[in-house]
Amino acid sequence: MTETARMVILVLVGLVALFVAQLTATPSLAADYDVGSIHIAQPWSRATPKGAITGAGYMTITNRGTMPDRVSCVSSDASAQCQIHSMTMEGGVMKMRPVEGGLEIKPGETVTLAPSGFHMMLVNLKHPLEAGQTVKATLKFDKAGTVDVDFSVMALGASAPGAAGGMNMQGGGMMQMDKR
Ligand SMILES: [Cu+2]
Repeated sequence: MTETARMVILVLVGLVALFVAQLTATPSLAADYDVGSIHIAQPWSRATPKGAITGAGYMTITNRGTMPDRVSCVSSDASAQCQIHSMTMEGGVMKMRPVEGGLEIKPGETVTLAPSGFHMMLVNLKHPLEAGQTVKATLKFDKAGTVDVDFSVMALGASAPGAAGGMNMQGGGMMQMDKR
């Protein structure tokens, strides 16, 4: 093996070690929830800029049961309304709209609510969401029942739980919400 090859391998090993360290160091701040055969992992939200009228909540929902279930958001302590939204790209514009009748989670399926996809939308915020705090929302599953979930608020523009920052969709002017 040449000296250069040895150096390259050492660097690669170092990078992998760094990557693994970062993964394991990522704090999982929020608790997981179980209701009936539904498991909710890593509920999180992100801080909103001053004056923002909407906020969002994200989480991973797994249906460990044998029947399909549907989730809707009943209420949140931070907003007048709470809805589950889908997000689609239409003609270069991100559009989001409420999922009618709740978001279906098939048996054995895991659905991730994340930025740029399905999300829980807090409509008409009563106050800005501040990093480090939690937002409570009540989720209702048709079969599994109702559960109160605390969402950890991450930094403004965070793209994942534990991430410090990243893409910020808010105020981009490219997002439209269908009013119902
Ligand atoms: Cu939305």
